[in-house]
Amino acid sequence: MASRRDFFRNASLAGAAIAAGAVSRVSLAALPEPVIMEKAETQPPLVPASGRPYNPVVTLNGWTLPWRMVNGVKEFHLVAEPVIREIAPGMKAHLWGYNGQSPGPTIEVVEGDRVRLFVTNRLPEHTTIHWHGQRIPNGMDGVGGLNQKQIPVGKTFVYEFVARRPGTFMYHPHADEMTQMAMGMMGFWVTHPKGRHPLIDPVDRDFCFLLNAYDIDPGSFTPRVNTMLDFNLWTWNSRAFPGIDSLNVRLNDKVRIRIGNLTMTNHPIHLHGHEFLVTGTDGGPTPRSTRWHEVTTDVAVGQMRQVELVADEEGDWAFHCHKSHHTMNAMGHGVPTMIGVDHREVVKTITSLIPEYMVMGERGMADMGEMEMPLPDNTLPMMTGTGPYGPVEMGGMFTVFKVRRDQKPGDYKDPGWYRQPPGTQAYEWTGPIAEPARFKSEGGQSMPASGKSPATEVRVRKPQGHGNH
Ligand SMILES: [Cu+2]
Repeated sequence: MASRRDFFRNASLAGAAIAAGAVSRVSLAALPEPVIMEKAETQPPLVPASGRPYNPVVTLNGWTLPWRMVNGVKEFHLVAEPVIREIAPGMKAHLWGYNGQSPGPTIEVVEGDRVRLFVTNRLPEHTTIHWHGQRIPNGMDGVGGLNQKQIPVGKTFVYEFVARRPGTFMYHPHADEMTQMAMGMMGFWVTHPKGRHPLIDPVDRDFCFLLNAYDIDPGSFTPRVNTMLDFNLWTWNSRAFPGIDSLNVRLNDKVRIRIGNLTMTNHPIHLHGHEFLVTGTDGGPTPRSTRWHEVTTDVAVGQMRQVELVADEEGDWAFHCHKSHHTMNAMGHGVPTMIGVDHREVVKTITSLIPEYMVMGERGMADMGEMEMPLPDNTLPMMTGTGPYGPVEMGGMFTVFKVRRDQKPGDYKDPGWYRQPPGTQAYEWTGPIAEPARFKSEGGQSMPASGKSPATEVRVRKPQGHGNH
């Protein structure tokens, strides 16, 4: 029988900074101990200590959930609960998530693994989990009312199936979805191939993250859950730049990046300085004949994409959503910025009105104490992101792909800013400026300019009687 000791050994071998939660150990004695994450920093890959071997992923500003093996079954324990997520230094959000964070931990398994997932509901309403994209028995698909009864508050349900096909997947509730996903309930799932796969190449680094979005009024903490399109925080794994960690790789590493979209709109994800191949979609690895090089790939709502490249250009390369409103934080959305807003009084008010926030203290988060701390004076530069040459003027879905010659294999530490070799950086022209020359035949060779244009009179009439319908 697998013991708690095995479980913690797995966890500690991985070197992940994890702590056991304060959920009652008596009532859950037969379940795997739920592992709770308290940090929003990218955790090192969880090298599998049991089960079939695989090359683990690194979740951007996230982590992989440890498991225990019970008679050949991989057992995981997800706890749906209110969490406090730091969106970026200087801003925290009151979200719902799993095991201490939003998104929840990444689940990593191997093709053919039998998986048992215990899901405990510590939310104020019922929930379920849908295993987005997987081949599973119908009764495990997690659509509340259709495939199963909702998981009532305080109850634990068990999902069990075989991870049949390798690929990139997601999980999220299929119960009061609008609310629960707007509150941050989602997670990533990777099924690694069993042995060599003809369409899945081994890589040196394998990153993953979810695209998500929130509508949180400046000065408040809880997302508006009925927003359909006008979100003001565009995030990767519930982090906004400069809170999103950089992707740090070694020169000439083969790199895979897996992206899942659980927002309400599409995101053209763009990488500078390299071309990549889309090697996987919702349905798994793509046939090689269908792959072509791109620098931007659109990830539509509910989709997963995995891209691969050889990182053969040294430098700090921007990596971002190409919708310019999505690389802006709240200040870019017609609302007052939250920068410099003193949250302390707000927290006092919220906790006096909603005493459930005290529950989070029981989970070992020093949340309330932290909230009482004064905000750092340099909140503004943090929210715009400062690079080696000044403000990056980005927020939201933006980070940096850092390629370094001296990055050690398997080392994911941030190497700092790139120093361009002399003579390889744009510079200011200080010589004389020539008068602009104009083409003689403006309008093109086939349509020479007529030399005169008729005067046009435009009369603007104001619409009348148009109120707000
Ligand atoms: Cu976008």
